[in-house]
Amino acid sequence: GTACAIVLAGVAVTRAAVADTAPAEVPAHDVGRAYVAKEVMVPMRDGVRLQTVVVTPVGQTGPLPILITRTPYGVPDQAMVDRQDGDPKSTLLPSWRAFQKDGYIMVYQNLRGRFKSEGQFLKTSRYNAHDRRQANEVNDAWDTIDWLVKNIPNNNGRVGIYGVSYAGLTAGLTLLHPHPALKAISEQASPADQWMNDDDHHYGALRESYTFEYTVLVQAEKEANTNFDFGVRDVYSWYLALGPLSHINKDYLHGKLDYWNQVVSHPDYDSFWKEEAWVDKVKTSTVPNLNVAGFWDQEDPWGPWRIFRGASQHDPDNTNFIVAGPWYHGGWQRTDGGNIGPLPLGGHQTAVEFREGIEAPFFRYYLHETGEKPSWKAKMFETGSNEWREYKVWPPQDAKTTQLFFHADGTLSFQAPTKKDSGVRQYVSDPANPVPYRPRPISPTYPTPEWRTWETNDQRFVDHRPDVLTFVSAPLDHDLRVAGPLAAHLFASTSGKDADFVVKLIDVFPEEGQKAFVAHPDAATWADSLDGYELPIAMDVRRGRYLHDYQHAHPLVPGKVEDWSIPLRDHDHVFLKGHRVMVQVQSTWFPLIDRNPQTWVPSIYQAKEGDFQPATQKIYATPEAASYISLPVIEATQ
Ligand code: PG9
Repeated sequence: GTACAIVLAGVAVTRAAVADTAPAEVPAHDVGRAYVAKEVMVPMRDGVRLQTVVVTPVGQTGPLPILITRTPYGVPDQAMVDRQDGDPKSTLLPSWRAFQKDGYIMVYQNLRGRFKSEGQFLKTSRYNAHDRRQANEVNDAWDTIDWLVKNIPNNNGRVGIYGVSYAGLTAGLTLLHPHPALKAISEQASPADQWMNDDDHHYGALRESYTFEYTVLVQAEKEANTNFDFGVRDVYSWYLALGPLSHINKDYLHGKLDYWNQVVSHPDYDSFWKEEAWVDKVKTSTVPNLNVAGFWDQEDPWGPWRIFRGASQHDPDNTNFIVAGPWYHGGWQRTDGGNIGPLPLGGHQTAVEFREGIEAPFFRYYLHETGEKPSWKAKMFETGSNEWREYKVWPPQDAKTTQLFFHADGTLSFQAPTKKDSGVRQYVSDPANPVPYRPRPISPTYPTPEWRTWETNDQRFVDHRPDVLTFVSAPLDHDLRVAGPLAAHLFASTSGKDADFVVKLIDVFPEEGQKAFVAHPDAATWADSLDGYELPIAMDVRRGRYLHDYQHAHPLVPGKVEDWSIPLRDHDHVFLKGHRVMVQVQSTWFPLIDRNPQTWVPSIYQAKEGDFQPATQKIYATPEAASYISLPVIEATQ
C-alpha cells in the first residue's frame, strides 16, 4: 500500500491502499465491453447516505439485472473508472469478466461509516427483526435495493448480492429479511459466529494476531485500511515480547478501538457473542443462495457450512447450495486456481472453472431467467483425485464414519489399541516457548501474501519439536477418500488447570527420491519438490476452560483424563495410495492463538506474566481411552 504514516496512540502505522481482501486485477487484455461508472450517495432509512458506485455497460440495449457488492474496504479502483474496449489502463474484476457476457448493472457500495459513506461503522452482525429503524446491514441492504430498483434506469427489477468475507457477510445477512426484488445471493466465506469459529476465535480460543491486526485495519481510520507497523520482520517475536494480552491496550491501543475493547471484555460465550451469532436465526432458505467455502480458508472456513446447514433445515424449493474447493480466503475470486500453495491441481483452473462454470450460470438462472438451475446441492473440487464432484445431499450419505486410532508407539491405524500396545505419550508445553503456527519469520497478516497460503505450509517445520507429538500411519495400500465433516477425539490430561489442544490432520506425500523431479517437472529446485511434504488437510484448536460449557469457563482438574472433541469441519480429499496419514498434537499455535496460561485465571485477557506456566500434557492411546480421528470415508465403487 501507499506508505502514509499516521499515529495511533503513539505507534506508527502505515496506511494500505487496499485491504488484502480486495479482488485482484486481471490483465488489461481481458477487458471486453466498455462501462461507465457513476458515484451516487444512496439514502438509508435513518438519513445516512452510502457511497455507491453504479457501473453500467455502454450500449445497454434491454433492461438488465443489478448485482451488488457491499464492502467495508473501499470500492476497488477497477470499479471506479470508466473503461473502453481495448483501453490498456482498464482492468476488470475477475468475476465481472465472467458476468459480462450476460450483462449486469454492477453496484459497489461502502458500508456505513467507511470511506465516504456517512454514519458509524458497525463491525457487527446484530439484527433485531422487531426494530425497523435499527441501523444494521440487513436494513441497509434492503434500502439500497429498494432505491436502486426505483432509481437506476433500465433495470429488470431482479437484484443479486454477492461478495467474499465481509462482503459475503453482508450478502448472507440479507437472508434474515430479503427485499422482494432480491432474487439470488452468493455468500462467499462469510463468518457466522465470531466466538465459535472463523476470524476471531475458534471455540473461544482467541485468534490473537488476526483479531488485533484486523481491528486496526478497519477501526483506526475511517477512509483507509490501516496496517499496524510492527517494526520487526518477524511478528512472532513481537507478540512474544508483548507478554500478556492485556498489554495490547496498555502499551498500544489505550482503549481507543471499540471492537478490541469488546473482545477483551467478553472472553466467554455470553449474550454479546450470542447476539452476534446471526446464523442461529437462519433456519430456512429465503433467497436462492450459492454458499462458497475454501478448504484452506485461513479466515472464514466455517461460516459458509453453517449458513448452508441453517438454510437446509427448510429448503422445499431446493434453492440453497454450497460449493467448496482448494482455495485460500477468497482465492476463487483472486486467482486462476491452478494450485493451492505448492500443490498443483491436476491441470485444472479451479477458480476460473468456478467463476465461469458455477457462479455466472447461477446468477444467469436467477437474474436473467435463462439457463439451468444447478442439478446438485453441493459441488466440491476434491483434492487428491483433483476432480469436481457433485452431491445431491451434503454430507454424502454413503460416507461411513471410520475411526483412525492413535497408538503409543507414534503410529496411526484403523485398529483400536489393545492391552498389549496400550500407552500414553506426553510433552511439556511451555507458554514461554510457543510453537509457531507457520515458519518464521512470520509476516503481518496484511498486506503480505504469505498469510493467505499458510494453511498449506509443510508441517515438517515443527514435527521434530519436543512439544509437538506426531502420529503417522503406514503408507496407504489404497486411496482413502474422505468427504464430509471430520473430527478429532483426544483422550487427554494436563498437569495444569487450563490447556489448549491443537490437532492437525496431515497428508504426507511419499518420498520418491530423484524420481520426484521427473514426476513434478515444474519443481525447479530440491526445495520445490513435494517429496515427503506434510500437507495439512484439517486443523483446529480447543480451549480447556470451555470444554464442557462455552458460557462459563471452568478449570480443568489436573491429571484427569477428558474426552476432547475437536470438530475439524467439512472436507473432500483423497489421501492417495502410497501417501501416509499424519496427526500432530500440540498445545500452542502462536501468535495465531493467544497463549493459554495453563493455570487458572478468571479471564486470560487479564492474566499476569507469572500466570503463564509450563504444563505436562498426556495423550492416551489405551483401550479405555482410545484417541482417534473420525473420518467420513467413501469406499471406492468398482
Ligand atoms: N475475514 C474478514 C472479515 C469478515 C467479516 C468480519 C470480520 C472480518 C474479511 O476478509 O473481510
